[in-house]
Amino acid sequence: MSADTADGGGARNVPGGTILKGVGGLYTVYSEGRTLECRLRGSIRLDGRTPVTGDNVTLSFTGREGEAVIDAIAPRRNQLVRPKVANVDNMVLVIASASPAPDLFLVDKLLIAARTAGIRPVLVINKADQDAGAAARIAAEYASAATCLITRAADKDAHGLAPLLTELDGAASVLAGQSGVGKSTILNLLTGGAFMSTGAISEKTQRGRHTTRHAELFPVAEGLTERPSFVIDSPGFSLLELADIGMRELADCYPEIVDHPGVCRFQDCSHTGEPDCFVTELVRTGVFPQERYERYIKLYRELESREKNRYKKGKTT
Ligand SMILES: Nc1nc2c(ncn2[C@@H]2O[C@H](COP(=O)(O)OP(=O)(O)O)[C@@H](O)[C@H]2O)c(=O)[nH]1
Ligand SMILES: [Mg+2]
Ligand SMILES: [Zn+2]
Repeated sequence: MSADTADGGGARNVPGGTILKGVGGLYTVYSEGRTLECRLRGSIRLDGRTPVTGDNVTLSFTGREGEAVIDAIAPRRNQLVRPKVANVDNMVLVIASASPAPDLFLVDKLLIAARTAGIRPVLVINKADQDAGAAARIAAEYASAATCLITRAADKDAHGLAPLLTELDGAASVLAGQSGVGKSTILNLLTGGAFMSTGAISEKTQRGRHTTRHAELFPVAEGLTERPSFVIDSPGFSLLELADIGMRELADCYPEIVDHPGVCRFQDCSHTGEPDCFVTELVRTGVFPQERYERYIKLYRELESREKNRYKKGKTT
C-alpha cells in the first residue's frame, strides 16, 4: 500500500536496499519503506560472490511491480556465522532477572565476542517483574561493560521498550539469549507481529538439528523508530563462540580495565592475583565488580588451558 507512495517520486531510480532474506536465489530486499523480490544480475553470480542477509545492495528495476535486480553488494563491515548475517550493529543480549537463571559467565563471553567483532552490546534484563532487585544488581554489575536496559516485555505497556527502540534506531540488531528469556516476545513487539507470524511457522517445521533456518532480518514496525531499523533472532546462544583470543588479550576486552589504565608490579601481569596489580585495586574500589572479576579469572584459566592444549597438540603432530 505504502509502496506506491514511497517518497523519492522517481528522483532516485536506482535505490539501495538491505537484504532481509534469501531463499533459493530469490532475495527479499528492503528498500525505501517497501520490500522487493530480487534476483542477482548474472555477473555477480559469476564473480562467485553470494549475498547474505544484511548485505547492502544496489538495485535496478525490472519494470515489473515489486521486483528488482541486485547489481552490486557493498563491502561488509562484519559477518556472523549463525545466524548468517552481515553488517550487524548491535548485539541485544537478553537475559531474565530470575528464570531461566541468568548465566553471567556466558554473558561475559558474549560481550567479549561482540566487542572483538566490533558489535555494540546491549544487555536487556527482561522479566524484571520476577525479581526487580536482581535486575538492578545485574544492571549495576554490567554498567561499564554494556548499555543495560531493564524490561518487562510481557506487561501491557511493554515496560522498558522505549529505551530499547532508541538503541535500535537506524541499526541492524541481533537478539541473543537462552530460550525462555522473552526474545520472541520482544521481537514481536518490535516488528508489530511480523516476526511471530513467520517465526512460529518456521519453528513448527523445524525437524532435528540439521534443519536449516533461513536467517531473516525483520524491519522494526513503522513509526517505532525514526530511521529504518532491523532485528534478527539467533538460535539460542550459538550466535558467537568465544572469540579466538589469547589469554593475554583478555584484559583488553574489559571496559572496566581498558578505561582505567594503570601499572602492575609485573609487566606481564595476568591480573589474576599477582601482588601490586592495578586491576586488584580496581576491584577493591568497586570500579571492577567483584563477581565479574572472579569470572574474569575463571575465563583467563579457561583460555590458558586452551592454549596449553593447543601447544601440546602442536608438539605431537
Ligand atoms: N514474567 C514475565 N514473563 C515474560 C516476560 N517477557 C516474556 N515473558 C514470557 O516468557 C515466556 C517465554 O517468552 P518467549 O518470548 O517465547 O522467550 P524466547 O524463548 O526467548 O523467545 C512467554 O510465556 C512470555 O510470555 C516478562 O517481562 N515477564
Ligand atoms: Mg523464541
Ligand atoms: Zn595486574
